[in-house]
Amino acid sequence: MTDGAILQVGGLHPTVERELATTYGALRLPPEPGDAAAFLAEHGPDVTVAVTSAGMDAALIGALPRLAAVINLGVGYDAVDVAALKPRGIVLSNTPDVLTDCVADLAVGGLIDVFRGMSAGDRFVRRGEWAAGRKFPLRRRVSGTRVGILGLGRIGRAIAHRLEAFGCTISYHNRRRVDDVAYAYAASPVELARGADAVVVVTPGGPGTQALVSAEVIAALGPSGYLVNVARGSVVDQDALVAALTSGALGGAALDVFTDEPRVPEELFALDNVVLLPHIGSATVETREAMAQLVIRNLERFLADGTLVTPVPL
Ligand code: 8YV
Repeated sequence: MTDGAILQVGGLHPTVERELATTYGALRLPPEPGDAAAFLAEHGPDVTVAVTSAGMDAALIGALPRLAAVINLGVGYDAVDVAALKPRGIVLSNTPDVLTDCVADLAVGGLIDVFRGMSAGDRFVRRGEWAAGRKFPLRRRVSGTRVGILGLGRIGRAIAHRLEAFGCTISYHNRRRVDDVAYAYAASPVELARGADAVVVVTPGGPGTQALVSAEVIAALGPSGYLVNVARGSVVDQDALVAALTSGALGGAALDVFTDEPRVPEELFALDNVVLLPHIGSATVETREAMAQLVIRNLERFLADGTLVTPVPL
């Protein structure tokens, strides 16, 4: 299919890096911008396929005139400038399905943690406060609560399914109503937040969902409401979230994603009603290996016949 070169953009799972280097003799984009410019001037015209997890901006895509496919490690592809791919007919694949369970597990785990104070309780024990005779404050019950899912896609459904086993009442908001579920549909994120004890954010990132969880949505959740975000930091107005958490206007949050990772607002470090995680939704040995294998299968398929196993509709 291609007589061109394969380019690795950013760090990847070791299985993918090994395969790219040994089977395909892939080129690797230098991390330093100055080195990258010289590299692209020399090798850019040869590259037909890029493999990435870090993403690709319009300038990088523009520096690869023969680029025909971008193979993304990750289900979310908001770091790839899709608008720059489309007019050139460049195809894109991602890694759906294989990570659904792990991301759903982490979302439910984060929700339980922030409601019950598991991480906070662990710190309490380690600080010796229990041994010193202090009482850990009572926290909130998970079973039977009302949970709003913002984005009822594959992962949103898996989260809802798990929470049904906890007797939770599930509602959701999507751009479009989903036909085959019995969950209540909320017409807007604000309406979703008004009718829920917790909102779990699991939409795609990108321009279409930028700050969808606005100050108004956070206010609608209120002092006894909780926010769980396993999607992208960009989906939440992070300044409004930090303000609400520090003032007590929001009950708590479990956050796996942030707007400027790996930077996390330091104001949150002292808050025991906030669970902070280092973007680990899919980060298990099993799931990352499955994602790596899916990347390799997409690459093989594209090189064999120009199609993809898991194409993103552009
Ligand atoms: C990681 C994720 O960001 O799949 C996604 O969209 O958020 C995560 O799995 C990553 O892409 C893996 O390196």
